[in-house]
Amino acid sequence: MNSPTANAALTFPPTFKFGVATAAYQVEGAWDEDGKGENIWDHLLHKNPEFTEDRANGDIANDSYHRYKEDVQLVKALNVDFYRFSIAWSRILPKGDLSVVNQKGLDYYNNLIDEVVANGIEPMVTIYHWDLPQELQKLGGWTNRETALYFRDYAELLFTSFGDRVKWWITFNDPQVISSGYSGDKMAPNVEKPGVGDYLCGHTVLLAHSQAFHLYDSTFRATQKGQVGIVFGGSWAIPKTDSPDDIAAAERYMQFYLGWFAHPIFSQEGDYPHVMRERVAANSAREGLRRSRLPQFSREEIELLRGSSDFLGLNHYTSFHVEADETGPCPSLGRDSGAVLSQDPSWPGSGSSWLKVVPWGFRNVLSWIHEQYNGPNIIITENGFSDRDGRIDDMERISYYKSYIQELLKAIHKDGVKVTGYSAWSLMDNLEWASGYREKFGLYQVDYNNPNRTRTPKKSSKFFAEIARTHKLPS
Ligand code: GBH
Repeated sequence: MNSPTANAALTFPPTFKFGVATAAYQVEGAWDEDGKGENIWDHLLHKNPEFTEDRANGDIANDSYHRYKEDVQLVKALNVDFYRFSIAWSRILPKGDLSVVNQKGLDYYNNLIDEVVANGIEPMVTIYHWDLPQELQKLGGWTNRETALYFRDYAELLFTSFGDRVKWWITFNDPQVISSGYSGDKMAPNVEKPGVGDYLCGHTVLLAHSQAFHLYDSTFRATQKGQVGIVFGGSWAIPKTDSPDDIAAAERYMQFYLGWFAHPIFSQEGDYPHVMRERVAANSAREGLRRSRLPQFSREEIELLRGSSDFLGLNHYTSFHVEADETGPCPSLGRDSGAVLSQDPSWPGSGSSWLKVVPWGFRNVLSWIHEQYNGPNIIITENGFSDRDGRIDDMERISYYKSYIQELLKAIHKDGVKVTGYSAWSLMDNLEWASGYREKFGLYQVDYNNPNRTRTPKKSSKFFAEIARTHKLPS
């Protein structure tokens, strides 16, 4: 048990970085304070309070807008190297465009970044974590290609204002989920146009990403010396049976979800995955359409996207069984993919219906990315476990982290996957989007009955702090 090799297998390289993550709408509150504009979540949840399980919204959330100094101390106590948080676009640009620049919004993030840096922590900033200014939604949001240009303007303002201190930038968090806001899947802006709106959205997001990346590259990189990446959600797909059809369907699922966004940026040949272009085009023709519902990139856009990322951020939580079948609304991405998802009843559950504990899926998805995209630099930007009571004595969360981090170590040591960082989701309980405050992912508990939103460390915070301090998983 205590042989040197066993210890090496449980040890992270000295340069490996640990972090912890949040996102603006999930923690900040102060939704209309100091000149902040309305975003798509403010708008949706004010208009349709029943959209969330507990009629919750982010008006106050964890009140991090006023309590950021306390938050930074919580981060510090975890012994982590970086804090991943997002910037609320409409706090800085209330109308989405440059017509109004809100100085108080800039002040808030300047203060937060200064506080993070003063405590010896590196800021990792997500530029967009799902909270589009409502003013841009009025123009169609991400289905409008002009939104890519507004995004570039916004990103430029962030690089200019904060790039002296921020060296880690993430353009987008989980574009698959952003797109699901246009297929009626319980995400803002809740536009129901499956199989069309989601592909349009994804297309604009990809173009926006490449614009921001190249802007950084040409104008900021030489002086600021930071890195710009993008984050994907990546569940692992397991063929439901060993039939060739199910094996093919599981691979198709990977291409339709992760490959949709990763292939244009990280593959050798660029563009959307071949299987995706082919199937959406064939289905579109069958529906009598003149063009594929999946938009086309120009040759130039394909080249601008290829290689446009310094690292691949991965949010990983769970795995699915996949069988070959065509179900779901016509049209829809699900039907186009010809992959139907389920989960094994024997997999341990969590506080979230979709999150089952399948640690070995983590290793497999990492290997898949390593092989598909020729060994990119990977940062795990999210991994974590939910419960519904937010208990302090959260042994299930500890065992989740332990088993998943063990698989991560195997990916690094046995499979040679280039993972250089790991961030837990989340620093503290927060607004879990349409699930409200009931699904709790925090290393710290938040008391929503207390106006101070009191934060209390859970046992998992101590466990994680030890891993970050020692760079070792306890055996
Ligand atoms: C992350 O994405 C987010 O980045 C973060 O903000 C969030 O708090 C965290 O996860 C925890 O959820 O019900 O089968 O249709 C998670 C992506 C997208 C995963 C929606 C679950 C629903 C699957 N999530 N998905 S299903």
